[in-house]
Amino acid sequence: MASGTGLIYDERMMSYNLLWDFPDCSIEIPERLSASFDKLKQYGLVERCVQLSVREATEEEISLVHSEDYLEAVKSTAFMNVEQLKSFSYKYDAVYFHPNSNHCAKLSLGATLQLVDAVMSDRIRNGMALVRPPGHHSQKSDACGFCIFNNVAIAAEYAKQRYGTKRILIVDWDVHHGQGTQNTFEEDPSVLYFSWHRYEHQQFWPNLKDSDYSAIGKGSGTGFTINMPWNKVGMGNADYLAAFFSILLPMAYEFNPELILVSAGFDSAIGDPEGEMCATPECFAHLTQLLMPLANGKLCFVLEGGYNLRSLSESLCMTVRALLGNPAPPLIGQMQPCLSAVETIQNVRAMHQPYWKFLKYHEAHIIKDPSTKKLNFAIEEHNFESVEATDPEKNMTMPSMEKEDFDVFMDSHMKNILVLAPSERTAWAGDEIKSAKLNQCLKVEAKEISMEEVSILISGGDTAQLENKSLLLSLGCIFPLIDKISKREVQNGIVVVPTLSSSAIAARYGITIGASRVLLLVVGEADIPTDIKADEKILVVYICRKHDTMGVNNYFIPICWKEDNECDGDLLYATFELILPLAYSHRPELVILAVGGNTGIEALALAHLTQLLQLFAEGQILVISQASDLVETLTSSLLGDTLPAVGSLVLNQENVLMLMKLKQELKQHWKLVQNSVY
Ligand code: X5A
Ligand code: ZN
Repeated sequence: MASGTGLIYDERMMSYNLLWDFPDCSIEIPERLSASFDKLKQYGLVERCVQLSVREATEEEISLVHSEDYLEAVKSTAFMNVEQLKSFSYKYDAVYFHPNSNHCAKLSLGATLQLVDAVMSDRIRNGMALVRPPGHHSQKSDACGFCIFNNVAIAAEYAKQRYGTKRILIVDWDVHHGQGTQNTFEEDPSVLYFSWHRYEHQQFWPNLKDSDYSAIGKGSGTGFTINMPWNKVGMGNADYLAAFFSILLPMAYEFNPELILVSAGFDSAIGDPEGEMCATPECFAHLTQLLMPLANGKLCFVLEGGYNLRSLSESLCMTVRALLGNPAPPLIGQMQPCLSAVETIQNVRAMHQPYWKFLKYHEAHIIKDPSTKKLNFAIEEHNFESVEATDPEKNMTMPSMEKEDFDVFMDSHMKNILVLAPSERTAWAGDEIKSAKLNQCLKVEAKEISMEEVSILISGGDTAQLENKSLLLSLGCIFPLIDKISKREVQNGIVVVPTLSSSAIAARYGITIGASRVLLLVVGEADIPTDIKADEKILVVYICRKHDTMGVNNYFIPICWKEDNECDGDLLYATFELILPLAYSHRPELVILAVGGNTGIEALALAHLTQLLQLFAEGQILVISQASDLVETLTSSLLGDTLPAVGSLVLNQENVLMLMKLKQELKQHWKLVQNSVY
């Protein structure tokens, strides 16, 4: 298994700058690279990465996407004076040339290809290329938007040709639409292009109709271009997460890429003068961590935009930290997408419904004109209030903020969220089990637990279950693990127990020793005591194949599958549609995942779930497993190993409809669950 995170940085890419007064381009400065690298050094991240060297891309490589004439034209700029550079630049939209531009553009592309080579040949698992000029706006025969050669688009072609990569996902989280990349692959079903971007109903640069949700690719590439236009500024963490859960992640799982390229622009982060969005730096750790279970961990990040040096560098460091396997700091603040974001999500899903299995049973309506949206809807049938009431004022505090104020804000924000990760990753307790993976973990001694100790954790003094010897033995393993996790001596833990009835007591115990909120996810049969179902500190999601209807409330959410189906696809669907949004809203400080023996769910699907649950509580999770044959796979996931893809992702209509009904019941209380306006 490939390990290590590559980092590419080379000062030579700072050797071009704007030589005349040209406000459109004044923000693309060399310091963007040095500020990012300095911050990486400051956080001690540089020495944790594998440094990769830069090379110049060859003409043949550039020609994978660009025309001969354009290549020659760019070459000629190396010998131009300022007047000539000026008039050459003005032939294009929002780009400037310098005598070193050609050289730097070749280094920028070369750096990107070096990263792809290192990842595809398994020398490293993932990596980040700090490059300039950026690439995603550049076209076959045009420079555009600070971009000269399209680094990421060429990298995708390169991977296809050199490594025979059959499916590549490009995630373009830069705040601008990467129209150059989109155009390159619009007819190519082997490259799935996802971009979100500030759009404001075409009022924002580059003002293209083709950046709207209706542009979905052409010919055999239809359905493989996904555009998410943001029609308001001020989009924040909840909006970005909702986009990932509702669109990108289920698509990505279905597409099953062999390689992911990220057009990593950080102008989508808070404080950026171009984007005017509100996502905080740690949001990018979450977005990164959400992509890491895919493509066997093969992720190449390539810098695009990002013009607030502080925001750029902090967000970039968060991304690199996630790539290195550090758990993301919890997201703070209200988790509710705004109405405009929900409208965009709904439109994208409606547009893509014919092309994606996970949208097959989805009710699709396009909101044609959001400003007069009520005319397009039967308001009697759809309740808008719930969304509208939650539409937070998209205020513009950031753009008007002075640099000093912003730095003060960032200083205190970063101080609040950054904590030291435990030195040990995974602990286990219990009887000896044959598992090579457990040998890599810390063994924790079980302790003796008395009935008295446990009885206070049990509701209504119902101590009858304590007569069960094995329950006390199980808790004797579970409590020390939770202790170690909460003291941050280890990040996570795993234990095998004979029944899952210990899991509710474990959740209670987590609260008594200091967690404000616990997420308890049970997969399989277990008795959930009634008072836990109503406890607002403990969010219980109970996934089983029972037929009986259980009462739903905001803190007890039963997901009951139809008995006789394979559920792997349904589980993943439920994870993105419901479980992750719920968990982000609850903001647990401890996660407990209890897995039964005979769940009908493949170990690999459970491993993916385990990986995704490490997004919360800084990765503090305890896995309680009833089956010893799951231990190897689940421990591997806790250790942060890369995972193979989940096999079949078939969705069962009845299960999907059941989930939709649940969402309706829960969206009022858990706002992040809402991803359509009805
Ligand atoms: C790479 C990038 C932005 C160009 C903006 C022109 N380009 N107004 O962020
Ligand atoms: Zn940008």
